[in-house]
Amino acid sequence: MSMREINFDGIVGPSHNYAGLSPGNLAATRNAGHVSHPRAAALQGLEKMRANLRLGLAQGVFLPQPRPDHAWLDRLHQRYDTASPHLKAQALSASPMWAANAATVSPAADTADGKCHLTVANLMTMPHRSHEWPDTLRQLRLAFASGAFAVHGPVPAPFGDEGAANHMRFAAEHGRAGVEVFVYGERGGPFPARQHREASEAVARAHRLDPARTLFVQQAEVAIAAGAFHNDVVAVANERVLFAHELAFEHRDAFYADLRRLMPEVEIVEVPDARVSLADAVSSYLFNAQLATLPDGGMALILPGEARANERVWTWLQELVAGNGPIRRLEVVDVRESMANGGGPACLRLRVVADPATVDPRFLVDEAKLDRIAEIVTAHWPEAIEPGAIGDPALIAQVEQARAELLRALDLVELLDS
Ligand code: SUG
Repeated sequence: MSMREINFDGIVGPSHNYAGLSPGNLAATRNAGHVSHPRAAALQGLEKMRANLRLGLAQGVFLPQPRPDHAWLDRLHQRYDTASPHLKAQALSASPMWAANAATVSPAADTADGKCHLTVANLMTMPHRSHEWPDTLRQLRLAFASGAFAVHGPVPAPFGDEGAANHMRFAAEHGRAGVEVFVYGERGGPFPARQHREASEAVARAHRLDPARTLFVQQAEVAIAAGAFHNDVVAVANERVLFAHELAFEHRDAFYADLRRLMPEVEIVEVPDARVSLADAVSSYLFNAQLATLPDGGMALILPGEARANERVWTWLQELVAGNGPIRRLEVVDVRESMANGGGPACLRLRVVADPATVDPRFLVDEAKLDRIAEIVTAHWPEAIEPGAIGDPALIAQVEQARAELLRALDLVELLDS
């Protein structure tokens, strides 16, 4: 068994658009009604994956879901063509691209039965995301069909679960037993707290985690109120490192003390509010970086271009890598189409520690496969979507056709009828 961290990125779907569907997600709200560029968005995502491959990281993908989601509309006794514009947008959203919200993952080293456990997220707080899980579950059951994995259905309503975006894992190395931290919200000022503690606890039980090595930590109300609708907007962990904003956690000192008790070698890299405010953290997405261990053992932060564009953030990061800490390298990627909907590099990927040989190879990519996907995206993804166009039958036909072309090219036709 050669355990590695594999990042599964959601391929940006052909219906990517800006409908302002997520209150509390400031970028999405600000960009509501803007013209989107699905082709450019998907190509940006593919370039990010290519950059990760070139860093020596293992890369996988999840596929766009059927949009509009007619199965969901059927359950609402509604047809797409006669739905209200708001319901149309909710049925058409390409939100499954943010794979950090697909599931919560506990690697085999942490679980009582030695399997890697995945629980699909119910995403029930936002209507446009609440219908992602059935197709996500189908993909998880295909990709992780081998006996090395246990894939679970969603936590039931009313307990909101948003998956890995509110989960962090610490371990000396990816393949060794770790400490899992579930971050939930109770209050978010004017905004919803999307992750409920009851859901996190249910996931931890399903995954057969050791209660003595599992923490439940409350996200700071001020962070949610400032636009950190998921914990991964203000914190990221990798192996023995926590990189977090000073105001990320409601009871920060108690959390840090628990973490140090369970993992004395933990390195906490905290960004003081006086240097980078929560507002700067949210607009630059500096914490929504992929913090990754490179093959030489050093760590890199894979950041969105918006982090470099913010002078206070970039100055702080320059000082960070010039120092003697564990984070040695900054890589900047352009994912601005996703960013405009509040999704940075970390939102776009689900981390799974596993032996790649146990994963269905159709979900793993190399440069040649990325070339192939890029050709299909270039040929079939709409170049732009104007807000009013979501009622246009020609656009809907193009969106449906584009996905079908990709599934056929990747030999995943069994997902077609979902
Ligand atoms: O759930 N945006 C997503 C962004 C998810 C980011 N993921 C993580 N932080 N891990 C959300 O708010 C906007 C769609 C729209 O408004 O059209 C949206 O769903």
